[in-house]
Amino acid sequence: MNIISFPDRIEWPALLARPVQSTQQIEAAVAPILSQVRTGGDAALIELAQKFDKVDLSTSGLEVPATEIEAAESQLSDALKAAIRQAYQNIRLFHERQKQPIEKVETMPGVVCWRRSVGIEKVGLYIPGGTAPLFSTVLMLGIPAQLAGCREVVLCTPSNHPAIYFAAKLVGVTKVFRIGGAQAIAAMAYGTESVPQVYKIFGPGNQYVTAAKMLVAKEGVAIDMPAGPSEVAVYADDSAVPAFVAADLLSQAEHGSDSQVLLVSTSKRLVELVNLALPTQLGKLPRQELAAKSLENSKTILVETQQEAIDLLNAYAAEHLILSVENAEAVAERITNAGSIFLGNYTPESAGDYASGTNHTLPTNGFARAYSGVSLDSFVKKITVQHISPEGLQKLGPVVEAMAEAESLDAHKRAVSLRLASLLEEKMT
Ligand code: HSO
Ligand code: ZN
Repeated sequence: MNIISFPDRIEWPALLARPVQSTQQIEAAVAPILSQVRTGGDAALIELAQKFDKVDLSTSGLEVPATEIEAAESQLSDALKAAIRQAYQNIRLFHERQKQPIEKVETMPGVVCWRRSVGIEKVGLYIPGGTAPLFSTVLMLGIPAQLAGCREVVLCTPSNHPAIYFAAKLVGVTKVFRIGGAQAIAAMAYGTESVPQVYKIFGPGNQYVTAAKMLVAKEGVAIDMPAGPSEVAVYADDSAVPAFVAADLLSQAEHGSDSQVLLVSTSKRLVELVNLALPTQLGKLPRQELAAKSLENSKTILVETQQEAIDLLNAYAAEHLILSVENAEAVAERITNAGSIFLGNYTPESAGDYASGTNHTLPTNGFARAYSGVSLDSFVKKITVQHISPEGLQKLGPVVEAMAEAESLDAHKRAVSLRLASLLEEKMT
């Protein structure tokens, strides 16, 4: 990995910049696909699958029948099913605790306000095809959807991997469709004869899928977050095990050639040992070509002090941040920008990717400065409710009247004044 020693703070922005992706060309390719699905519905989906994926959905059907989803279970080993069930339990437990009891707040005597969480009625999940069947993502998105009480959960995926179907059944997905790419996003955004229209779309995907999500978002369909290539930053000192650090960097690098990997350290020794371990471990990986490519664009940055390391990490705002340093928990308290933080030598990112309980759908590309990862909150809306008693309005009314008058909004003032007058009249009679 490229080692940069003690860069000046002025150089940081350039060092930490993610590669810019020109979205214009991709959006131009995606826009006609969206409109084709919008006007053509199911027939357009069948045509596009034939054109891009060379599959004939007219015979297999767009929707995966329940019998096929049921049958997936028998195609998986008992060990894998047990692992998926354990992950399901952990993720469910962690997300379940995100539920908050309704708290009614009396802001003034007789003035009561509260918030209700209501599941988004219809949500769409996208799981890409490709070389890694991301059934873990089905859990990460499906479990909070299930807990939120979303009435309809639609899943689109071009993959027919049995673990994806098995996970879909576990989380209670309502319908699964064999649709991939930008056209899947279009189908869920607009609805077709078979695919229900949803209000929010979640899930990873390639640049076309991401562009499609961004385009439908402009038209009013909510999306989880703007997604970029996956990334990890590791901050390690001499207490870190170099082989573990190398393994963590590679676990991110194997996601794709555009994955971002960053190692930050105050220790030259550690950096050298990690760089020694990398080629050996890389050589053993089936996906070494992808990982090697992503390592080529990755950086090791040596800094003078812990404060500098923390400032640099906050400037980068990593999707995943591994703190393999002494007093990791105290260091984590000083991190203001990161999607998810992993503490100490025995907390690999992989644990969070699959099974510890936290969500793995996280903000990339510096979005961790302002966005959180997916959680139960992502699948609910909060509706505020209030009730004011006659006594409450007598207290609050004059406040509203004064403000409405100052904003020159007389009708607002009157809505209060009329009621106050009627209360006065009632009292007098
Ligand atoms: N690291 C990915 C999630 C994932 N890893 C799925 C393995 N499977 C993005 O957080
Ligand atoms: Zn991963």
